[in-house]
Amino acid sequence: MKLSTLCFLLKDDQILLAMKKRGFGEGKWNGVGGKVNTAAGETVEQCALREMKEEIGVAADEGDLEPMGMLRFRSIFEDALNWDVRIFFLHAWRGEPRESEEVRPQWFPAAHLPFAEMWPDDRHWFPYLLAGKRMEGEFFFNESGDGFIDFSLAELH
Ligand code: 6OG
Repeated sequence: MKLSTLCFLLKDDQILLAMKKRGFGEGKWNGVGGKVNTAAGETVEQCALREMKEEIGVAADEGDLEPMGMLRFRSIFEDALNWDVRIFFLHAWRGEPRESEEVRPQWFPAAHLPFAEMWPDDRHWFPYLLAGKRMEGEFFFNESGDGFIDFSLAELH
């Protein structure tokens, strides 16, 4: 199991997504983020800010991160699909998001996200985020890794 972060920049009624250009999730739009360096004692908040800087060249402060919940992805078939993902909104930052070797960032109207080019779980949990609700969810991958056997999702109070 890998602990990771996903962070979504918000501007008016737009959300920043990043097209993954290589590696895990290549060809999909997702938030900005990645693995927490737990061996080095990194916190999830530090990871979220480091990934933001590395992937889209934007600097921010921990106080500008809003924790929005946690998603667990589980697969008994493929080890690489096991993740605990902490989700954040980012409301303020310094610099303009720019493309890197890893991702190409783009603003999308919150009402028109490109779900066909996102992970299949995203269409289930994004409505919570868009309503400003913190949530917790668990998704169990099927054998082919392109969908889910089961999932649960609930608002965090
Ligand atoms: P890097 O390998 O780029 O981190 N992740 C998922 N994100 C979504 N939206 N849906 C999924 O459905 C995901 N499975 C993993 C974990 C990849 C990031 O992608 C997340 C990491 O935060 C199954 O460093």
